[in-house]
Amino acid sequence: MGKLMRLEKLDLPEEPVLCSGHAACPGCIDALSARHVLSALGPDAVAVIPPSCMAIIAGAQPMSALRIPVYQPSLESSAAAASGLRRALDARGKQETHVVVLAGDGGTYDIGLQCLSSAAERNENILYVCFDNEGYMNTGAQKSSSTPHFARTGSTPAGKSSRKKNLIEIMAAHEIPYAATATAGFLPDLARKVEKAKALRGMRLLVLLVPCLDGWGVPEDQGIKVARLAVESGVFPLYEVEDGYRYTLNTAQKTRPVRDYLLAQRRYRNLEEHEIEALQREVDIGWARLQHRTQAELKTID
Ligand SMILES: Cc1ncc(C[n+]2csc(CCOP(=O)(O)OP(=O)(O)O)c2C)c(N)n1
Ligand code: SF4
Ligand SMILES: [Mg+2]
Repeated sequence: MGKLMRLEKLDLPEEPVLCSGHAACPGCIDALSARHVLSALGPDAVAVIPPSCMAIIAGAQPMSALRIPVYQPSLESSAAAASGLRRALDARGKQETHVVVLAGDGGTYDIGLQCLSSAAERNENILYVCFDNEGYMNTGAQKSSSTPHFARTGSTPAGKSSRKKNLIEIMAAHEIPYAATATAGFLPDLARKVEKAKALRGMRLLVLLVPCLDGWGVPEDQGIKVARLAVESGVFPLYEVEDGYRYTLNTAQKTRPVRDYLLAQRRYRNLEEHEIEALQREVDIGWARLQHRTQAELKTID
């Protein structure tokens, strides 16, 4: 099992790719995550940003908060737009320039999934980063297929009745070179995964858990704490899948009950005891499945 580092301050370049003065809510973890992803990726990159909080944060040209070129496609078409940009850059001899998609979960798990699947099937040479705040937050917090079971959103006021879609497993089934989860709650781990993805070619996917302060009902100084609770409780395991079958879990075990994570957010207010127990069971089953896949891989390569 890989080793997970604890929270540390990371030194960013003096001129970060995401500038200060952008349009995110104060304390937004989307912006913090983007800042670190883009710093690790470096200035030789072009970004594809569909409609989402990230599009607002980046802002419109010529006043963009990003120091790299940005293309804003429709919500459906990020992976197709990135594929086209990749080919255009290659044709101009710019094979070293990274093409990175910065998309939300609605634009990835739902509306852009067909394009993403097609790009994965073609093994396009792009880095696709999903800023997963578990809902359509830019438009006022409606549910997406990434919204978890029982979470309240504007369109699920009594709590969502179905479970969160597992995007990493969907993409692992496409046997892409690299798919991994990460979160700004564990920045060195996030930066390491960006570096790893950067060194690979072909389709690479990072799913970043991003607590949305407004949409989740989290105080503006608590976003990082909630991201860490998600990992520590096993709700959002940090793991990597290479070529669709080599699994690495980045934490040896979960160390908290799911209840600790739920109590920190208003979107889970007034959950009944049997619902908390159901969520704990879902997390336990998911964790056991991941451990099994990690060990199955160990058997395969021994
Ligand atoms: C096909 C289509 N449907 C709806 C919209 C309106 N819209 C713009 S942004 C957005 C929310 C996107 O949610 P997500 O991708 O999760 O990003 P977030 O705002 O949460 O960062 C929606 C529904 C659109 N632009 N295109
Ligand atoms: S709505 Fe949520 S994700 Fe969007 S900018 Fe505000 S805090 Fe960040
Ligand atoms: Mg979202």
